Amino acid sequence: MKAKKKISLTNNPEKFIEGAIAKFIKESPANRRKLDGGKYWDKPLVGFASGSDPLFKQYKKIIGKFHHTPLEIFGLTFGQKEKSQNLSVISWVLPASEDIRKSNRKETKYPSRLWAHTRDFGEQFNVKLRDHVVEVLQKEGYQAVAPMNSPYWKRVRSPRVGFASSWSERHAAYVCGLGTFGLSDGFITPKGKAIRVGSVVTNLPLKPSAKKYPHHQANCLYFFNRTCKSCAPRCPAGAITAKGHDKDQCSEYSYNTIGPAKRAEYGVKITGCGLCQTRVPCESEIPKLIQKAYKRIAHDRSHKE
Ligand code: B12
Repeated sequence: MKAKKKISLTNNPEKFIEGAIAKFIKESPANRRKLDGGKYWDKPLVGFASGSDPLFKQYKKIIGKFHHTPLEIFGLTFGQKEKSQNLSVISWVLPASEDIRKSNRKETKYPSRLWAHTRDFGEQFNVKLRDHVVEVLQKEGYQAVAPMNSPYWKRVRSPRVGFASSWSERHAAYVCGLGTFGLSDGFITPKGKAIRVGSVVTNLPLKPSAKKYPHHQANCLYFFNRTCKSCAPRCPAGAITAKGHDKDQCSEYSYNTIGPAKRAEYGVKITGCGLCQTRVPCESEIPKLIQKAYKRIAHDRSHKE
């Protein structure tokens, strides 16, 4: 029998990175819940993009001039000139465990205790994961920065797009082919929308992942055929309508209604909400009807070629 070749950064950098992320999720004690020892996050989705992908420059228009390109955040961090085509972006999606999602499905006004713990301690794990990926790359002799863990990352309140920041994890994930946006603004991936996202910019060359979706709202059933608006009645703040997501209403309710009511009781510094991310057809997958359409398109294409 042929011996299995060990995956290394040299022979398969994409698999190597994917493996390092999956291993950390599986083994890190920080992915264990303080409440009951369960895990915050299931197996991840991982994608890659070139630092020179034209979308990063388009984000200057779509989001605002304040949104960093990979080249800018790399330059700010390392003070050196690189070519954008020598940079790669690694993005991952952390799907919330089933019991966390289930607990939030039952809620109608406030997030469940488990959801709030996941928002607080699950994101603390995500912060560690970003640092871990940077360390793995540095050990192999590459430079890397996690934009969200960087002192250069800042929240921005833009007159045009409202709440935003200098690095949007979902927009990075979109370039890496991991999903698309929904009516609620939520990012919908093959593992659904009850997720958190992270990313790292590095000078390790990586093969960009395929961009599988036809446009930036393709995985949302509302934009697919207008048959779904399930996230709207889930929102206890009334922040989601056919016009989209009112970030001010969402933020006001999360921070000023849920926060004071639940932070102390749950023992967290931040609660999140996420009712719009659970008990909806995109909670843990791309809605089935859209999956079928993608299969049909792939089938038709393979018969034409
Ligand atoms: C500020 C912020 C908020 C604000 C504003 C959210 C927002 N829509 O931007 C408030 C306080 C309201 C908020 C709420 C929540 N948040 Co929040 N938040 C952030 C933060 C820190 C920055 C977001 C940012 O920079 N946005 C940039 C703006 C421009 O994004 P946008 O307005 O959504 O973008 C729209 C346009 O760009 C548009 N668009 C128009 N034309 C085009 C063309 C193209 C090609 C593309 C790609 C897009 C595009 O598409 C988007 C959707 O409409 C991120 C962490 C991070 N650094 O990314 C987390 C983040 C977005 N939040 C997250 C979560 C989980 C939540 C909550 C569910 C709370 C919770 N944890 O329980 C809620 C609800 C989220 C929702 N429905 O969007 C997750 C997202 C998970 C997901 N499935 O989408 C993130 C990514 C955190 C993380 N690390 O995972 N959040």
